[in-house]
Amino acid sequence: MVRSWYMDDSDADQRCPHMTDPLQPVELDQLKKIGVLYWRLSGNEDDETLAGIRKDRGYTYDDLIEITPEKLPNYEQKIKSFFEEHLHLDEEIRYCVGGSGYFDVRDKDDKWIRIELEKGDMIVLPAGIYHRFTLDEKNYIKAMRLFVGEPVWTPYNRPADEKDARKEYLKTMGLAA
Ligand code: KMT
Ligand code: NI
Repeated sequence: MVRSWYMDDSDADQRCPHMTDPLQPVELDQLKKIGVLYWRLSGNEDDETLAGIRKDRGYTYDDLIEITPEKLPNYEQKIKSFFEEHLHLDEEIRYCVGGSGYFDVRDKDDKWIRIELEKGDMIVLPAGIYHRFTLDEKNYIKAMRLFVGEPVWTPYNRPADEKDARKEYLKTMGLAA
């Protein structure tokens, strides 16, 4: 099952788990309420359930991203920008096929929830949700990126409240001001 928890506010390394003591776990239905979808798959690139999800949700594009200094051009800069709080105008869809990492998302009260992604975990972050990504202490992830049509990876760093995707997101989640 996906492991997800509220983050502590220590300024230790972003790659540390940042769990509180006692732990405040976050369940799948809490993630669903903020529009985050999750599946537990095999971790194989040709997973059968994945094929079904792709068909249902219209994910026509895929590629693989491997986050290592050798394989990711501009590694340091990318790592930094992944961890800047941002949103996208489209879903962010990631399927972990190796290694691990953390996606952090804001809950309805603007608190950080950390979601662990390990081999076999697939996650969809809705358009307009504020989030960020970091490697964990093992420093390696390989993930499939999916998209509907031609991919656009542009991040809009917070504040990006004027974006339609943000307004739509708040409205859909029943959070509109
Ligand atoms: C992103 O856009 O934040 C990423 O692609 C992060 C790495 S994919 C696990
Ligand atoms: Ni993103």
